[in-house]
Amino acid sequence: MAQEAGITFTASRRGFLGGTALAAIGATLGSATPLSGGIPQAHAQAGGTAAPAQPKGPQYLKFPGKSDRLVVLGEKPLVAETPESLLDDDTTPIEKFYIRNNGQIPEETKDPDAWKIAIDGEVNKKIEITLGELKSKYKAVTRRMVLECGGNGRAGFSPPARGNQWTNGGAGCAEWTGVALADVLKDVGLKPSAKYTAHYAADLHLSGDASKPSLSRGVRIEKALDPFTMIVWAMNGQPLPNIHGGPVRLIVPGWAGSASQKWLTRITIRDREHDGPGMTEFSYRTAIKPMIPGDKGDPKNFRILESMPVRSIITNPANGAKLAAGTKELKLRGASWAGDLTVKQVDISTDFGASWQRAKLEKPKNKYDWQRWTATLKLPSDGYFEIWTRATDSKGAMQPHQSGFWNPQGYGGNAMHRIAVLVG
Ligand SMILES: Nc1nc2c(c(=O)[nH]1)N[C@H]1C(S)=C(S)[C@@H](COP(=O)(O)O)O[C@H]1N2
Ligand SMILES: [Mo]
Repeated sequence: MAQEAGITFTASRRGFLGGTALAAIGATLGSATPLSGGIPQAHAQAGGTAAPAQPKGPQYLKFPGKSDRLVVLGEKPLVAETPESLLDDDTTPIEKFYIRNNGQIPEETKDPDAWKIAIDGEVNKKIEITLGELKSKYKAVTRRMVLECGGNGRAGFSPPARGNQWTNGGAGCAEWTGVALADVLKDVGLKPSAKYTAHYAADLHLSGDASKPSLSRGVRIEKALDPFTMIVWAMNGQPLPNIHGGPVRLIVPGWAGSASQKWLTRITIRDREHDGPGMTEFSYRTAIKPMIPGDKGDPKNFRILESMPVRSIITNPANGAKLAAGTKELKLRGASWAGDLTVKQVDISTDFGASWQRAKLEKPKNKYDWQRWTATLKLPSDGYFEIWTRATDSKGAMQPHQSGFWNPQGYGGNAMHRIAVLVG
């Protein structure tokens, strides 16, 4: 646990808000809350229908090597997110790092260095290289970079969008060790026709059908040649765990996490945009011409989501924290990041956005690292407070109060994060 903020927490980490109320407060603005005039469901459904089932509390993950405080969003495939308060470390420990699978989790390989990766397509020299050769042939680098699911923030959409209901916890920032994909691509030689990558992996489709990849995404060749796009085999100095794509995966920082293929077996260079599972229709795409929320949408009006939007989170205290009566000062910690960009500013509000105070923002260790921030708040009295955070990226885009630009699968949701604390 990171260092306490110099205040006394008198309650358990779940704080004063019990299961249902805590779930209802939502992690981003825009979700229904007890305070925003949301109509309680029982009232909304009056008129003879049976009372709706109480929303059940979060289901916690049980997985070897993983914190039991990760929240399961789906079991088949296995998807689990990290509550914001667990992202309080400068480098996200493996045990706290979110999990996102689309298919079946492959069995762990017994001989990592014998793992083979093929590079083919629009290249001068097709190769098949083992992980062992990759390690010895190229210069290894270590970089701390955010990996973020393309659907992070989806739970903030109204009406709800299809897919895993991530709050802000489909993200983490780890030290990745590997080689620049660009170094390997330079070696095999790209043909002038090289436009796009296509990534393939060893995980079986959920149905078990071996002829269908569970996910196969790709990126424009410019992003593949970004020196920070890497083929990695270690995470926080450990051999890459199987659940995170070990023995070897891609990290395409700043872009939707789905491009960062786990259990990497092949990269095919294509002369056009890739069309594998996860590339077409509404997958990892946002609307070009804004659409009516809840509508079906026309695939022709969609374009691929590349860089992720700006986001900030409060990592300490946790939502629902109880502070001792008379607490006059609260030290906050958080993180912020902005896809391909950097974060220029983080602001905090304790009065529902009426006024804002600037947080102290740290510099990233390297490009694509997150930026940690701190702030000291004055609390005018005891009582219930909400703390809101909003970040602004280096191009001036700021997190909105509410996620807009609705799209069927809910990408680009980056509403401000908020927590509630009770003083006394
Ligand atoms: N082979 C393979 N790679 C994959 C996926 C997958 O299902 N299969 N999921 C992708 C998605 S959607 C995300 S967000 C990240 C999640 O990586 P993690 O589970 O290590 O956090 O992996 C990506 N790479
Ligand atoms: Mo994802």
